[in-house]
Amino acid sequence: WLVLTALSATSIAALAPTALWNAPIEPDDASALLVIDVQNDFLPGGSLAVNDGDQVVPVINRIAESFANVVLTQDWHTPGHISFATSHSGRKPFETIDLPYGRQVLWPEHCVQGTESASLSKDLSIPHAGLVIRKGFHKGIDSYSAFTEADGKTTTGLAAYLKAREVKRVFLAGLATDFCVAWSALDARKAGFETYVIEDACRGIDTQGSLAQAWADMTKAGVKRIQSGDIAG
Ligand code: VGL
Ligand code: ZN
Repeated sequence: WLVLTALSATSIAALAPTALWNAPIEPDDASALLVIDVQNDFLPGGSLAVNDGDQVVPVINRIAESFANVVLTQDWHTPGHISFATSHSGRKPFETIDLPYGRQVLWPEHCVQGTESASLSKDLSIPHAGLVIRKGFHKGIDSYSAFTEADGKTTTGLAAYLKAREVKRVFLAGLATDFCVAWSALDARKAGFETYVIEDACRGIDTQGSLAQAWADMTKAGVKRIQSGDIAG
């Protein structure tokens, strides 16, 4: 065991190329952390509270210190937004309807522009974040994705912003894994970014099998599933 203890983690990895140990990921200037929708309505006590949603906050605060580029997103709906069940007579939250742009899950009213419920968590501590991008602000179009609205064509400008800043790799954290995180990750791939979802820095809603479906879709699209511990501190 003396010999074994003398071996560094690096040399053990060299002896075992089948990955007993992966080198930590070092975020560089071409890397950006996208912190998705860490807003009061998605946290305990909010109208669309994600189970254990608050547990992502300390994890995100810690990993954000490793990133020079951080973008925060905010779900930002009009009153009477098309994604609200209350905007469709006889409909209840978590039912789905078909809209001109595709299938839409109906939600409790949430993240209405300018309300305290739409504010970012006061416990989020990322003073160096360079951009807060709002989405879902057109009354008749939802936008889970931070890149492209649900009509599949209206851009938020985020891809152009990241490309202008020479970002090549995006890392996603936040809420909810199976909606805004997953749709943003899939669009990040479509826009040509190397894409990582930090699983333990996210929590899901999981309605009608949505969480398993989201991971299947992300894996198929080449999104890498990692843990916060995989990122160098
Ligand atoms: C979200 C449902 C409705 C999200 C936003 O942030 O994942 N989910 N609006
Ligand atoms: Zn929303």
